[in-house]
Amino acid sequence: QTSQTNWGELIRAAATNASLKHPYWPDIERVVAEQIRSARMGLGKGAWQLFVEDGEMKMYRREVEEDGLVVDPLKATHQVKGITGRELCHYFFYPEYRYDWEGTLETMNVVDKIAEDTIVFHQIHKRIWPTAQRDATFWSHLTHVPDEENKTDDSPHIWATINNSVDLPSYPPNVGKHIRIYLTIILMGQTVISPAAKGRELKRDDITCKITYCAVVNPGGWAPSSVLRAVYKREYPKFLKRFTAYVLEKTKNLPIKL
Ligand code: 6CM
Repeated sequence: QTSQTNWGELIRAAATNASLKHPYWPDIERVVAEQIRSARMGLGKGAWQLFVEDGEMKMYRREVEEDGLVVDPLKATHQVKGITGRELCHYFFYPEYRYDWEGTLETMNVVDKIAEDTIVFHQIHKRIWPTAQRDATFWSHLTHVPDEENKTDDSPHIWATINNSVDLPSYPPNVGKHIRIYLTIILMGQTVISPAAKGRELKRDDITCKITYCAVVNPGGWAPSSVLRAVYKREYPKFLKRFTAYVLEKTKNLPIKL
């Protein structure tokens, strides 16, 4: 897929009518297209530094500060045998699983279920000492696009969930004891099927999910850089390992969902 790809068209084709009709849609389409385009670009030209390597999992960051606040973009890649991109994004998107795997969470509220593929959340995260506790309001969108690298008619789509902050009048920022954080996050999964599986029933051993996870989180207010960077260094790898182990466990006895 080249830069010519019309991501907007592909994203619209996968979306439900209820999402397409919602006032958020233009924003969702723009952010989702940007996130998919940049996640697919790999490391590109940016000055990414590898800060965690653990088996197939690699995590890179760029050190960036805005108004004295750490907003380091994170890019992680991973490969997990036995799950599909669709399954990966299913467990990341749907709220009923979130408390099972999200270790930084204190509370999660579904503010609005716009559609089967778009949900608005308010989340309160655990406090990082010595800073104020953080909360976030964001929409989350589940989508899938054809995988042009594996061009056969029946090759599985690339699946992605994108979370992006949104202002909600019902949850104004920074009024109580919580500081509002601003996030843009994508989790993307590409399913690769072993050629050996051709012509026979697919087994979990035949599939590998190539994962890309990118996150930019603005802490919204004062937090010491060294503390934030230390927390991210610990929490991002913990999240990706724990979450993928969770998806493996949940799906191991289920039929494969491509
Ligand atoms: O992407 C992740 N989770 C999603 C669903 O919850 C969502 C959340 C994003 C929030 C990320 C910012 C959290 C940082 C602030 C709290 C840190 C608490 C540290 C806890 C110390 C005990 O997109 C996975 C997010 C993984 C974050 C490291």
